[in-house]
Amino acid sequence: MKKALITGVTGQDGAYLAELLLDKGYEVHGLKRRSSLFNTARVDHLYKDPHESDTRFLLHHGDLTDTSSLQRVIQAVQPDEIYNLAAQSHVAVSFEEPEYTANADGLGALRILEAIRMLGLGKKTRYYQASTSELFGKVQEVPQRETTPFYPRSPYAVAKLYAYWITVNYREAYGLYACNGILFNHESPVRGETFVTRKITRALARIVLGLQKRLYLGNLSAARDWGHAKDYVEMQWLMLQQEKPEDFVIASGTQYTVRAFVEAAAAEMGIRLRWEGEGLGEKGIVASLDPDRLPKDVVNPLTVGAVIVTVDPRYFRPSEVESLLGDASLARTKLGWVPKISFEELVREMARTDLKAAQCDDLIRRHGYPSYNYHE
Ligand code: NDP
Ligand code: GDR
Repeated sequence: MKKALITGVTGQDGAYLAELLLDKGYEVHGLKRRSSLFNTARVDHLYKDPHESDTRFLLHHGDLTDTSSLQRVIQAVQPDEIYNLAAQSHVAVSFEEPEYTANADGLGALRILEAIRMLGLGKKTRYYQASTSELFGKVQEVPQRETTPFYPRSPYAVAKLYAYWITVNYREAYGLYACNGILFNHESPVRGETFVTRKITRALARIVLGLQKRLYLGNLSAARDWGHAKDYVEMQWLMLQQEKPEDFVIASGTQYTVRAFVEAAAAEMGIRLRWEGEGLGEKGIVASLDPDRLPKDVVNPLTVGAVIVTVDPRYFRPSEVESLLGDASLARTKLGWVPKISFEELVREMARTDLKAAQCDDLIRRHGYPSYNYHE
């Protein structure tokens, strides 16, 4: 039985990848960090109490900033494959915590590669590095492919640039099977709530149900190449199954603006939008609801003509990545990889899941339980 170690197993990709590898018969070990609240919601469905049954899914405490914990876990597990997905992955937050981001996202990769080497696992353990389209940053070529020059635009991207090159260097210097997946944005219903797509679907669902009044966004013109996380983790696995390690761009090859994402998600929820301006100083975005498109049990308190989306400069970034569009031809030809889930299907799945979650919150509220609060 093959053993895999996933860092960042409690994140969006970690959860989808753990599910995929368990389906393929792997024993899956996940690194999770200590937190004062439960942080395993995305993988709880995979967890079995080891007291009650045999399990192929095991979690270990560790942190990318703590060398000894990484060495301990890697030595104990002796994995065939390591997927380094853990990161402070929020670009905007990286401007506020640049040093921590460099430590976790940049040096974290080095710590794992060094552990593989020092523990004598160089011939056994294959390494996947979660690289990113943010490396292209200020775009030098459209679409972006493996040979497009990098120009990172945030502390996050600069840290990931180090991780990218140290992965290449350990491959060349020590002959490790180590490779980079340069992944463009990928989303899902379990995407973190502060990334723009999930922020939009969650907020619009709550607005439809009257749980929230307005959605505040930053740069509506930013354009991204959005895919579904479920498709992209399959690629992460495929990259470690080749004869030789190689770096690949993974993208859908389609591009939409943030504003287009708002429109698509709104349409999915039966909201008609009328845009009243562009960018800063705009009046806002006025919405009305199409009653025929709403689920039957939704009681909609939204007033026709209410402003529901506003641009708030606090969400602008000190230096922005305006436009990304990937060319995944190499992955298509060499690995036979093609994404199966379209942009429309992605938006539909996210919108429907968040609408269900909002309906659940609404039901609780209507029965007199506003929220559970220790201080009440
Ligand atoms: P998430 O933010 O959803 O997950 C990140 C994971 O890393 C979480 O499990 C988090 O733990 C963990 N983590 C954060 N800091 C540390 C640390 N210091 N030590 C150990 N674990 C840590 O990210 P995604 O799943 O979306 O992305 C996975 C990887 O792919 C990341 O490296 C990201 O930068 C990269 N990437 C993502 C893309 C995307 O569009 N999703 C595109 C390209 C690259 P906790 O749950 O406790 O917060
Ligand atoms: P990104 O994703 O920075 O591309 O990084 P995010 O969803 O945060 O932003 C995408 C674009 O939307 C604009 N934007 C907003 N973003 C957020 N988060 N919140 C807002 O209110 C908002 N309004 C507009 C942003 O300015 C940006 O242009 C993601 C992460 O998953 C990284 O870890 C990963 O490496 C890259 O994708 C590829």
